[in-house]
Amino acid sequence: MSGYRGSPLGGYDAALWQASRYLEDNDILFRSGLNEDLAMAAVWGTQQLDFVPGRKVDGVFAIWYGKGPGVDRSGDALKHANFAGSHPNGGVLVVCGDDHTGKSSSMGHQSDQAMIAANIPLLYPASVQDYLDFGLHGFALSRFAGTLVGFKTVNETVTATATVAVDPGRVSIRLPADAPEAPEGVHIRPEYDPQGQDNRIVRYKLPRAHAYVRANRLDKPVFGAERPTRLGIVTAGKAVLDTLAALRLLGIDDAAARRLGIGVYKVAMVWPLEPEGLAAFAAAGAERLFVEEKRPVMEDQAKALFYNREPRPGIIGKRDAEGRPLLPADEPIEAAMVAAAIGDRLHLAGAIDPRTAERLATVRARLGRNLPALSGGVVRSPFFCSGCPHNTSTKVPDGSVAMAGIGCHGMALLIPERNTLPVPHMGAEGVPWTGMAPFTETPHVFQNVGDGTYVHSGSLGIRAAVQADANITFKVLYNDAVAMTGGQPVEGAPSVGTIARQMLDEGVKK
Ligand SMILES: Cc1ncc(C[n+]2csc(CCOP(=O)(O)OP(=O)(O)O)c2C)c(N)n1
Ligand code: SF4
Repeated sequence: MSGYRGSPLGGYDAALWQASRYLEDNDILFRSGLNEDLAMAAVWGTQQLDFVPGRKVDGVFAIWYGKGPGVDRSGDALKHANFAGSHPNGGVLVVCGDDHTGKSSSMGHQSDQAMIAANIPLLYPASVQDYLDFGLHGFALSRFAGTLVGFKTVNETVTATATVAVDPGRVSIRLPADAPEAPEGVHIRPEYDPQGQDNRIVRYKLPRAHAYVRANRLDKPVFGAERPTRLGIVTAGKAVLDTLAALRLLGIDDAAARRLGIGVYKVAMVWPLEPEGLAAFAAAGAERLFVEEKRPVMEDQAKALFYNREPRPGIIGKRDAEGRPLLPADEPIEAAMVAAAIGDRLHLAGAIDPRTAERLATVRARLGRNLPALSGGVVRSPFFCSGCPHNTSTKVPDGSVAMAGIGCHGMALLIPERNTLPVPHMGAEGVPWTGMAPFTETPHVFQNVGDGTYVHSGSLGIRAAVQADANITFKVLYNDAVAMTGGQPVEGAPSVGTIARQMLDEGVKK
């Protein structure tokens, strides 16, 4: 297991260190990465076991983890590893930590598109139980399809607590007999063969992922009519919980849903969407409502899958059939929003009874009440802990400008007199200035960089500033911790002297 910390997976490494005795007892090696993409390269190495003689184990199955921006910075590594493929006795889960609203990140993020770009099948668990079940399926799927397997986690489910069944026999894995076989197999191979890799992904590996999902019934109806005649709701992950809560808000229980011709189809693998189960789910005339948080992933695929089918089903989600906005693509969704969308569809179809209509009116009045204050309202601004060294070290001389870096010290941004500009992505600290400096009369800036960030990737930014001959003063804010994510030790624990020597060797001047 390897990866790099960041919300909502900020505490994962600390939990693994705490459980180190169990990991050792079970032959699990956890090594925190220097950063996400290098951690991914190490995980890729676990699948290359047969490339050199003398392997000590049959195979290694591996977990990589990182928050969304870490997924993004690892794009090249993920693509290379995925196109190369998994080991026949291995398998890789790519655990993506998504903070859809950016409540604990420099920006909101969603990893689905990065997984699609890397052609990595993506599972999206909806509950703590799903984490265990989909986790086991994920390894088996990775081994069967020969790909890495993405595993999307979001704040609401990954930091949740639940009572779960842990019986290892709970998940029984069926390997499909109807999956296409590549003549040379689908697993990792040492030869350089970009065209062959591309062929294997498109012709064999992704169809094998579909076959696996079908054989194990990972996508399935979970509520109401199994074959809805009026409204087939398709959803995944956290949005499954929002949808079920929405139906409760409308007073529609399982029996009522069946009576009304409503059903909920829970998708496990959001990309590539398995078409046969989805086609069989709703009757030809039923409208399919896609409930997804943030940008549509399944809805767009369904439109492409069903466009040429006769009769073509109505597909709605981000917009209704008339093109009017229905569910937001840019804000978090909540149960009341979904309830309003479902209620409106029933109303339009003339299928709403007075009791449900009354509940719909109540729901409408509640819209937005549970969402965090996105704008306006009372805001409690965070501030440094008392005694925090960043509180003094982020001060700037009157009239000068500073640029923030990612980390606890980034709170300087929130203090107007620190005259501090917003953060770049982690590791680019100081580099935007090299692009700005030639075009401004401002002669100089200060740049804050945490010691954790310096080791993760920030030292390269300083090298770029030296190479650009930029007039910039870096403050490497040494607090001997990766504080913002929970106070983890900095990888390699470089001393102040080590960092100073490295910088002098890079050509930094005093
Ligand atoms: C690519 C990427 N990975 C992980 C994170 C999550 N993250 C935000 S702040 C931070 C820690 C920064 O630590 P450090 O630079 O030492 O600053 P400190 O919090 O100690 O002030 C991390 C890992 C991120 N924002 N981007
Ligand atoms: S957690 Fe540490 S680095 Fe962050 S504000 Fe508090 S003292 Fe400062």
